[in-house]
Amino acid sequence: MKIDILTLFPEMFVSPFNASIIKRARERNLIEINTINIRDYSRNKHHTVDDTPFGGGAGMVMMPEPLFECFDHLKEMHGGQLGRVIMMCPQGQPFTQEYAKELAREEHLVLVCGHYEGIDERVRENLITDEISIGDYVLTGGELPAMVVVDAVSRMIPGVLGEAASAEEDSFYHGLLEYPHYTKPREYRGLAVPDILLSGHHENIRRWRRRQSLLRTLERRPELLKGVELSKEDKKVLRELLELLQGLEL
Ligand code: 4FV
Repeated sequence: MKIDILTLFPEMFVSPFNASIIKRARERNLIEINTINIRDYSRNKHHTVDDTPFGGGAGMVMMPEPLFECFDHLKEMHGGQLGRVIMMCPQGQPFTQEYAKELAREEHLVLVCGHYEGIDERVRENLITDEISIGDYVLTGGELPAMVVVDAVSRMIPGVLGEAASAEEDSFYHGLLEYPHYTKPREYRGLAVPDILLSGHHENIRRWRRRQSLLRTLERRPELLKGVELSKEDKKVLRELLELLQGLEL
């Protein structure tokens, strides 16, 4: 996958993409990430990329020209056609694992990072295919959200996670929260690992882990259960858990 990131601060992406899994995926050409400085496409003598909002109001707005010029160049480099063009903004679609899986099927992504109060609306109307929000809070820029999207999408690309780790068991991959994990030592400061995990009985371990995922999801994010394909076994477990919870003097 090829990812072009349009930003006023390309330096922000250096270290996050030069470590661990993303670095290895780039070295293995599973993903190619380019940062493009929007300011390089500003045609005015001071290379400004923002200006005061028409209609007044505080703050500055990113101008359409540098972005349209940048897109013209990108289109030239991509045979005139661009794939998904994603603008990071608080007004966007909430970013989810499903969205990450969907984007991971694309050959080419363009991510646009806003700053200041935002970007001139003509950019959104004419150049953007997707608007994504990573959460209901306001950041100083779209760079951190772009890094979040690149990280989550990259994990969904076959081969990026390598054999050891599988995305299949992730939280949200099947819609449930992940079960608890334990590793050595068996006992630490008197804190023991659940015996079932030391039993070597894979079927019992699988059932215990599913039950833990159902319990955690019921406790912390019950709304997620609506989107999960529940087996007969799951429904039996949830009924038991609900009876347990109902029995409690809450
Ligand atoms: C944001 C978010 C976000 C808003 C104004 C950048 C900032 C500035 N992006 N999810 N939350 N963006 O706060 O994606 O342009």
